[in-house]
Amino acid sequence: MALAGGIGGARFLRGLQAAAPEADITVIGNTGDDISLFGLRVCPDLDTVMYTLGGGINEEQGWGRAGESFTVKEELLAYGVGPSWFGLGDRDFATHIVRTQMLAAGYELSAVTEALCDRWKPGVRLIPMTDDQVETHVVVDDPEHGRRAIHFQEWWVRLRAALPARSIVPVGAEEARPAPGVLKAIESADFVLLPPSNPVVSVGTILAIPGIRDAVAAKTVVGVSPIIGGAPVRGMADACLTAIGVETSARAVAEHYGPDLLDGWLVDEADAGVAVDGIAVRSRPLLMSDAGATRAIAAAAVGLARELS
Ligand code: GDP
Ligand code: FO1
Ligand code: CA
Repeated sequence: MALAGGIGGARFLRGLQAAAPEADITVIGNTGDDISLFGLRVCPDLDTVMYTLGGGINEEQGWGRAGESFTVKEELLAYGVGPSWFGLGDRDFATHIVRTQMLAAGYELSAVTEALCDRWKPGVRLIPMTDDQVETHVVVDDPEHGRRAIHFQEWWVRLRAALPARSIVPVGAEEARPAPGVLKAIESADFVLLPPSNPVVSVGTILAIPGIRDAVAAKTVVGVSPIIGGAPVRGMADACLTAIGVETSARAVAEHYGPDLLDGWLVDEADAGVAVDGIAVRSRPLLMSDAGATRAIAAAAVGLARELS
């Protein structure tokens, strides 16, 4: 079982499938990045996992569909209807239309996700962390509008996290309940893996749903550091860590998760020598540079989890 955000999580999961082809893998997906645009519900992290494992992802970009076109977006903009800063492609639009139609018909997000996965056959059981609406908002000091909270996607995609985040809040998380099957899947798992996903807005958001953190902590948990040599490999995870007062280092992220949650922690060779009280730390190459390297990282995570179980 694994908790996953988007790109980093999805790539790791592909390595995990290669490393453990016989395993039944359940993935709890982050929905804090979800946003409603043009009246459609968009779930970037669930879709990134579904498309990546189902063979539909734009590999270079890491999100969105391969062979994508943007006619609908251009036509919307011709009507003056934005936002222009979020790249929804024509193929991807179909996913959001199906999802929104099913939600309007009364299906829960977990059932909708299952239906979408019937097409993509990702080879894992993908469950959203919750069926309730949780949206990550970011408080920034806007030079024009003063201090205000904006949607995570506006901060991440439109502003490229360039405005410092004063705080990052998973709105609705406290009242949300884990989606059906989430707690049972965690309880029955052999171990829980934390891929190199964003520790704040991906893994942190999943763990913020009441009941999930305690259920996960009761298992053997092994994480893969998303920070190598004091920097995020890609993306702007450092801006999220700074917002919650955590240093951008493999050690600080492990301490932030804490020994109550983490049993094992994989760090890159660049961070060899990192030690964290109460957590078994191992170093090895952690760059998911190609399929072989990613598979080896996943195999190491599984190996450490088995050793610590
Ligand atoms: P998400 O959190 O899973 O939605 O995915 P992102 O793609 O936003 O990235 C998650 C984190 O993974 C980022 O903070 C990166 O620092 C980290 N990351 C990306 N690629 C790699 C990699 O090849 N190896 C490791 N160890 N971390 C990575
Ligand atoms: N990321 C971008 O940087 N720019 C985009 O225009 C963009 C569009 C987009 C559309 C659908 C989707 O599923 C994901 C999309 N992403 C885009 C990625 C995504 O919003 C973020 O990288 C994640 O939410 C952070 O994990
Ligand atoms: Ca534990």
